[in-house]
Amino acid sequence: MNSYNKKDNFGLRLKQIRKKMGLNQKKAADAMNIGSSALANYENGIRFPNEVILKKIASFYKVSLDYLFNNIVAQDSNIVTFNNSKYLDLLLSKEYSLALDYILNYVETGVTLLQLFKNAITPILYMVGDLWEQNRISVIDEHLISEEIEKTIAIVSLKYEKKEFSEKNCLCVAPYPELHLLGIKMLSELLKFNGHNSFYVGKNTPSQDLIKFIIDNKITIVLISVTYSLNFDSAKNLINSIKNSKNLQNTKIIIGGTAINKSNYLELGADFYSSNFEDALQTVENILE
Ligand code: B12
Repeated sequence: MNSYNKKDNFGLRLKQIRKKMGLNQKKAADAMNIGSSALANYENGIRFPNEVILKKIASFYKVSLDYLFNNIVAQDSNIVTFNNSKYLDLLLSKEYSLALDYILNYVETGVTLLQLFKNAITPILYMVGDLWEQNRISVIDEHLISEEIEKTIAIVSLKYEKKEFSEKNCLCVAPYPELHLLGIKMLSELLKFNGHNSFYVGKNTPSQDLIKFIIDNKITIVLISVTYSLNFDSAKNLINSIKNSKNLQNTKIIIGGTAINKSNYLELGADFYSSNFEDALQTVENILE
């Protein structure tokens, strides 16, 4: 427990790149001609590869050694540096005001809100999840970081000028008792940044209150996030209640979150599924066209 150290970032980064390419450990190891247990050890920070293997890894994943070591995040079109490992270290060492300053300095470089959420905040949360899963940080550390990031999302969002609101309204929500709210909260901020009137209602809102809110505020699109697989049925019930309410048949429902995929979203009764922020934003634009 709590055995995290800075070198672990190398392993976390390796794992992240592999997952991004949609490969399991065996497939990636086979393709690089190294043992899958060796790759597992590198990813878990148990062993460190020698120079020859390092070059093999960099060449297979098509990244520089610099990228593997320094966690320099390549942005969409322009290269802006954000050092994930530095930010994670600040959070894990409970240097919260330095961590916030670090993010705010990154904002000053002209990065967009989408880039900030996609390339800085989201990967850090996944890294924290991996460390927790591997029992290398405590539940308390995970909770403290989640709280800190929630606060940071609210603070940085205020730094970005919102466009004029369009008349269409979006509601961002998670089904009871889902506690994973950071993704949907960021999505709501991104919608506001794109000129939509988006409401984020947080956790544990009873369905009946949501229905009344949707009617009273003429909500056209409801965005629902499901992370914990056990909340699947609750999402289904919420969608049913919306679709079966008088006058809400035309309300469009977009669903996402890690419990949802292309194959199961229709079973929930949702109209659309998106797997990431950009796609979700595009889906909203398509609906409103
Ligand atoms: C932070 C966190 C928490 C925090 C949440 C704090 C908060 N305010 O949100 C707290 C501490 C509360 C928490 C609690 C729990 N957690 Co937790 N948590 C995480 C962690 C580390 C990060 C989640 C996160 O915010 N990710 C970042 C966001 C941006 O990513 P995202 O949600 O996937 O969003 C992206 C897409 O999915 C999409 N998207 C998301 N929502 C939507 C919505 C729409 C409409 C669209 C279109 C797209 C979309 O866009 C985003 C950008 O790409 C993950 C680790 C991980 N790998 O995800 C575990 C994780 C999700 N947690 C997990 C678990 C098990 C739990 C608990 C059950 C633990 C426990 N035993 O109590 C509880 C859940 C209780 C509950 N009822 O929900 C598991 C889930 C496993 C599973 N198969 O379901 C994970 C994966 C950890 C793990 N490795 O096992 N957790």
